[in-house]
Amino acid sequence: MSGQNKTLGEFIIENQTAFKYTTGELTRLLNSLRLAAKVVNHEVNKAGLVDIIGAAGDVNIQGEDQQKLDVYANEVFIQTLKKRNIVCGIASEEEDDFISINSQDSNHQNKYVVLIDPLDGSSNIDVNVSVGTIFSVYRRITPVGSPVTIEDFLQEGHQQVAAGYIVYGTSTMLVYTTGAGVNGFTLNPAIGTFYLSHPDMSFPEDGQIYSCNEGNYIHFPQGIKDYIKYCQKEEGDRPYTSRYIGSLVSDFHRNMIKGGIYLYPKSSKNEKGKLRLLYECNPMAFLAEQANGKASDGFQRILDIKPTELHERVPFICGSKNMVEKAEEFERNALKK
Ligand code: P6P
Repeated sequence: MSGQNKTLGEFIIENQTAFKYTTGELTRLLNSLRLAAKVVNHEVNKAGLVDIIGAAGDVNIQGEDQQKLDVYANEVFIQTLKKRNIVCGIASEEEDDFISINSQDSNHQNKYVVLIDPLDGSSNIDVNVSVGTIFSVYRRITPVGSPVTIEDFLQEGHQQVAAGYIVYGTSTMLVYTTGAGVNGFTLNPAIGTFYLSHPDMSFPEDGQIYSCNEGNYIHFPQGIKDYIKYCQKEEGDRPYTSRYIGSLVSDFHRNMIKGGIYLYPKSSKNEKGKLRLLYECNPMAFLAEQANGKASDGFQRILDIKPTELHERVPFICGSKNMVEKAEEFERNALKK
């Protein structure tokens, strides 16, 4: 890593004028996410060495065993955001309800709400497979000066002012957008600094990789079954390669670099799909569109879905534009049969 590469801190400052709202708060918010990412990364990287792995014994609202690292990551991001006195509210996969940050913001002047999946793919921790943090930022819509409400969190994804992820993989990267493209930063662990390593990230329009849990194939809607058979057919540039890590940020990240499509459709096991709209699908869809990709539920743009509940799930298809559009075509055609 050349020292000449721009650091994340320098990049945020240089681009803050591009934020249409900024009074420096979004800059401070992004910097606090950067700090939290480094703290969590330190623990994730040594998870195999200390007794931090293993279910914390609790079960979160999703009905999933909470791994201690889940709980830890959740606490780090929430406390870091609270201490910086920047946001008026936080929602997390690990919290049943949203958290109103009133302590220091006694007159409710903070403008932003943050939604996070603090450690997505946590079931991979025990087998040393990469996991990630996903974040989504909105400007509150209820009047500044009043307590934050659920409406501030149930905004359509196209209202996001920033979104990104940290992938704790062979290297730790922070990838984010504020609506002016997608940029990736790699952590130099020796000095604890993120450096710009992937400027202007963009999905190739086409790709030859499809990512889905084919173990659910028999439960998929017919259109998705037809699309998967299309991916596997010997024709033209097919069969495609099947790659599925079981960690959304990792599958998304690889597909954005190499070209590909990620699918988590609804099924008879998950009537609405598995992924959560607010803190998984919306931030990844914002990133995808900013990187010339596409994200839908098979029929409509993810960023146009009006949320009704904090932890609601949606079917999710995301990646290279031409691949997503082909999958959508199979879904539409199946309905005509
Ligand atoms: P399955 C992890 O729990 C996650 O939310 C995503 O990161 C991942 O892509 C998906 O669920 C894996 O789900 O059912 O294939 O194990």
